[in-house]
Amino acid sequence: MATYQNIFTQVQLRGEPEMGVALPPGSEARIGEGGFVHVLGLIGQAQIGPIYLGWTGLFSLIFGFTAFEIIGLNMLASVHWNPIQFVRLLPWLSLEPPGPEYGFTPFVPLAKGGWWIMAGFCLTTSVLLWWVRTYTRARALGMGTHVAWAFLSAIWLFLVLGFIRPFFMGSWAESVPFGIFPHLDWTAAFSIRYGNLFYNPFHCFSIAFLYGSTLLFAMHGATILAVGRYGGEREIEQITDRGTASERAALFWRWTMGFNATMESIHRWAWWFAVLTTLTGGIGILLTGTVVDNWYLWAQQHGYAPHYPATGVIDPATLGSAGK
Ligand code: 07D
Ligand code: 07D
Repeated sequence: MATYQNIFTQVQLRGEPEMGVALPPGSEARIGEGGFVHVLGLIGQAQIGPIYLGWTGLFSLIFGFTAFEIIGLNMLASVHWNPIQFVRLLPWLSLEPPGPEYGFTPFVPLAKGGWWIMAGFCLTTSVLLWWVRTYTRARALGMGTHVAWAFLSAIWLFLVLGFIRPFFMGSWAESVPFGIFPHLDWTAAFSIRYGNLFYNPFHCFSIAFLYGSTLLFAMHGATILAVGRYGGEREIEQITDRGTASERAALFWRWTMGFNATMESIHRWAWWFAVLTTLTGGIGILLTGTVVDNWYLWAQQHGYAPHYPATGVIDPATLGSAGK
């Protein structure tokens, strides 16, 4: 009988599926009886289901599927309904938002961006309904709502990119196309159009939190795996005993860098870094084009970027029409 269970010595239990705590009356909406999949047990819990669907889950899936269909069918139409070309060209296919001539009006001919608005509406509804689900399910289990607020931070960036900023700019054309490479092209073009996003301090904050998230994730994951041999991921002794896995983990960091997070605070560090990535990012995008037109010029004006030294060469862009 194995004593310790970690990623290398896994014992997969089989019995009645675990149904968890009783749900509040009237909110029973679980689907399936639950079962076991060995392969899943190699990377996590072997039990799969029952899944809680409920109305928000059901409608979220319906709206999400509708958005997916609108995008997919438009892409298929763009290759004249040829399935082979569809598969071959999929990464480059796109459903584009309306052009600048339509401003921010919701009434746009379908083939001129109307489908983009409909897909965006369905996708947004789907994402928001899924958010409600993360909130209400956490409440039903008597949990905190930390997952929901973290998710909302990502939704904030998503809404800034596709709705809030285009609203303030008065143009759907500012928003992101649906498509794998097209959305990358948009990202690169956005940076160039607004004078190099590297000089947007909120892009810097977002990057620092993104990089910080990966660093914290690596440190935390590694620490817990490193004390797995003492049952680090499931110990209860730390409440009363000396020399526990957690105590060793804490001591390791105090030895190596003089400071250690606690078993609780490390999760706050992780939560805040992740949440601040998209929170600061959304602020940076919202300011772009609305408050600041050119981040490089802005940075020069604020001593954030150096002025180019005089070279004697005249920049034709400064000459206006006289230069023609
Ligand atoms: C690993 C969890 C799983 C999620 C996955 C994403 C779809 C889209 C739709 C074909 C970490 C599922 C993807 C359902 C399919 C169609 C129409 C999460 C994990 C696997 N991007 N982006 C990707 C989205 C933006 C940027 C990949 C979404 C901004 C860059 C994937 C959004 C900007 C790069 C993707 C969004 C931007 C990517 C991998 C929404 C600035 C890459 C994502 C809703 C932030 C990378 C080819 C991943 C890549 C990549 C999805 C928004 C920049 C297709 C859904 C507009 C520079 N993005 N992205 O693993 O390989 O996320 O692109 O806002 O290099 Mg993007
Ligand atoms: C997109 C949040 C929305 C997602 C949601 C998920 C579904 C799918 C699927 C069930 C990701 C919904 C999911 C619907 C369901 C299934 C399967 C989060 C999203 C709600 N940048 N850049 C960032 C770097 C440059 C640019 C952030 C690095 C260039 C633009 C991040 C570099 C140019 C934007 C970041 C670099 C440029 C960003 C994104 C280096 C291009 C943004 C954070 C080393 C030439 C976004 C303020 C994030 C932002 C953003 C990193 C370079 C453009 C920190 C490391 C200079 C336009 N960049 N970038 O978490 O917030 O995104 O900017 O060069 O909009 Mg950048």
